[in-house]
Amino acid sequence: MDLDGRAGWRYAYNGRLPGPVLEARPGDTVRVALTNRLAEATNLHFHGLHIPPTGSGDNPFLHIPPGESFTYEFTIPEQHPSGTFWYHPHVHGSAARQVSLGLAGLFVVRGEMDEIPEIAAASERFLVLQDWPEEPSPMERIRGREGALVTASGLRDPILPAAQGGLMRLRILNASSSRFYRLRMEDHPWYVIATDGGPIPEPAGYDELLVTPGQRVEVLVKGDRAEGRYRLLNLPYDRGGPLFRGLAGETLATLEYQGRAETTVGLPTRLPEATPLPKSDLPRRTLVMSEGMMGMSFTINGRTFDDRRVDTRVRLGSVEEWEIVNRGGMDHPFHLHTNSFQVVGADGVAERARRDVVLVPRGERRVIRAGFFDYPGKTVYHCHILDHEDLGMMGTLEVAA
Ligand SMILES: [Cu+2]
Repeated sequence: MDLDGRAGWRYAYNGRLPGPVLEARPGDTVRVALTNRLAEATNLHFHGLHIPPTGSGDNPFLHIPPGESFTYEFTIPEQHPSGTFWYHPHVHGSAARQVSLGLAGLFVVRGEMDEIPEIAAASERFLVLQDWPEEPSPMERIRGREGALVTASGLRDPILPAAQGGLMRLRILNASSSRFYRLRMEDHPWYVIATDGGPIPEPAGYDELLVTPGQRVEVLVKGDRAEGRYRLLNLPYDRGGPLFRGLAGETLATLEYQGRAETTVGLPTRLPEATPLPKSDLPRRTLVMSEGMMGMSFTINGRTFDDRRVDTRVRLGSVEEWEIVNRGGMDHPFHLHTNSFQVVGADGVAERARRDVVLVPRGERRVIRAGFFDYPGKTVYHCHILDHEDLGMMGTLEVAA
């Protein structure tokens, strides 16, 4: 690919950066044939989908060797929320490298959300945010590799055409291995309609959005400003650790008004919120994320990842609260496979949003409420700074009847 004027090689799905957008509806059976033409093992993780973590489903323990093929096959449950999910490799030890070389794509589940009249009338755009790191030094690996060049859906500063009086719907994915994005659109507030795990109860306005690796956010942008161009900026954010450069805001994309919408569209008032989780009566579990030995070991509850061990056992059908504690010097975005969760505030009230990645800033803690429904089997949770995951900040979870 052309890397800002320089030729460079990358990994790609079907020769495309990012990979093709896969779309399905609740009830659909999905088959994805993966042929590995790399010189190393790879696999697929269907990030955020509520599907079996075993067999040919979202199985992070499968390794597809070079030259071999494997067909992933699963059914999207009838009650699955509509939303923005994604796929990427999940081979322990190689995840950061493979993802940052370009292996990532959106997996969109269309459903109730897409039938809301205002949302159906909006113009839809995908923004897959990727950066392009060089081979990292040991220090860059500890911090989590970042590249200076950032692209939005494979393009440097693409135009987002907007209509006066219309609505734009952006599905934003942070597909970078480590880089955080703090997003602001000049003169245009964000109206969030969905987080990782699907719609929230009603649109919520923000000036800025912090999107960590692995997270998705769906927003509406109102086309109600003067004709012209407005920059989508990525503002500096210090996530801790060495090498913070405090770069000035960079432009990721540019909104440009082009014409007028046929009819003026306002914001929707109600959204098809994902079902809130009931309170848990089980004791709270604690997971401590830390960085030991000068940053050379990344642990959860003092242990680095071992796929032969079971770290956490939960009962199928149960709801649990987990306290995620960050004792490290860097921020860590915590990701749980298979089941989404709600973040519980200091007042004990759960946020009306479903997520599968929650940022736990350095020195802080977050409580999540997760339901372990439908699928027995073994899966994982980990830091979504993929270098940290590769360095061991991952644990195994077994769900059993
Ligand atoms: Cu981390």
